[in-house]
Amino acid sequence: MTDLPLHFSAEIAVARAAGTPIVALESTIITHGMPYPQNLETARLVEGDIRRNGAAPATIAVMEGRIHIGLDDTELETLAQTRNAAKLSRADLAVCLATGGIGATTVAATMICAALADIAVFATGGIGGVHQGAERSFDISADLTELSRTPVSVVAAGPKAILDIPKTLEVLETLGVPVITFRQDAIPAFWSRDSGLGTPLRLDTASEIAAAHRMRARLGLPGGQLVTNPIPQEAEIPAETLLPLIARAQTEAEEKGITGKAVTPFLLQRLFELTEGATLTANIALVRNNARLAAQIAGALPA
Ligand code: PSU
Ligand code: MN
Repeated sequence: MTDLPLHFSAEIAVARAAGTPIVALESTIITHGMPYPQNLETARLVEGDIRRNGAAPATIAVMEGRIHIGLDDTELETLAQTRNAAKLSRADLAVCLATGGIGATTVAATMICAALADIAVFATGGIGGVHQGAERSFDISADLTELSRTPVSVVAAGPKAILDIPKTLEVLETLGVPVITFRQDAIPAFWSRDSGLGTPLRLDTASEIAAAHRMRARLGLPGGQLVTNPIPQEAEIPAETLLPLIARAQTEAEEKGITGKAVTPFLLQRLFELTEGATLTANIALVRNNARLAAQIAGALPA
C-alpha cells in the first residue's frame, strides 16, 4: 500500500478514516468528453450529487507522478482547463505516472485506480464498447476487458449510442460481465432510455446491486459489474433524432481517418455540434443521475 503512487485528497482521507462510502469518478469525461466550462460545472455538480446522497466523491486523475484519488477545487479547475491531458487507459497509466505527465483516466483506468484505493463503486456517463465497423477497424474499447478483471461496479447510462450496442453486449457476455439494468427491462442507450434490446439482468434496488457485487467477491469471480441506469425521462433525446446524426459523424470520422483514442472524443464533439448542444445537456443529466445511484449502492456496501 505505502509504495503505491496514490495521493488522497483531504476529503477522501477523512472519508476513509470515518468509513464514509466513497464513489469514484473518471476524468476523461472532463478533459475529452465535454467542453470548458461545462466540463468543470458538471464535475462540481456531480460531486455535489454524491455528497447529498451520503457518499464522498473521488474524482481520479494522474498529476505529478501520482494517482490523485479525489481532486480539490484548484486541481479540478486545472484539469478542466488543460488542453494536453493524456487520455489514459490500462495501457497508458504506468507511462504517464513514470514520466510525471498529466492524464485523465478513462473508465478502464479509473477502475484500476479505484480498486487500488479500495473503492468499489464508480459513476460515469457511458462506457466505451464495440465501435460500429469494428469488424474492419478492430476498435473495441479496453473498458470491456477491464470490467471482466477489476472488481468495481460501474454505473453508466448504457453503451454510448455511437457504438454497436448488440456487439458490445455480446462481448460483455463472452467476458462474463454482469450487465444489470436498473428498474427497466430494456438496455438504455445513453442519450435515450431504450436501445430496443432486452437487458440480461434487471435489479430494482441499490441494495440488491450491492448484494450482487459482494456475492461476486465471495465466489472468487474476478471483475466488476456494469450497472446501466436509464437517463431521466425529461432529459432523453429520442433515438430516431440521433441516428442520422450519429451516422453522419461516423462517416466524417472515417473520411478524416480518425482512429484509436481519438474516435470517441471526435464523435462526442461532432454530436454536440450537430445537435446544437442537446447531447451535452442530456449527458450532464445522465451523469448526475448515475452519481446518485452510485452513492446509494456505495452506501449499501460495508465500509
Ligand atoms: N462517457 C461520457 N463521455 C466520455 C467517456 C465516457 O459520457 O468522454 C469516455 C470514458 O472515459 C470512456 C472513454 O472510458 O470515453 C472510452 O474511450 P474509448 O472508446 O477510446 O475506449
Ligand atoms: Mn477505441
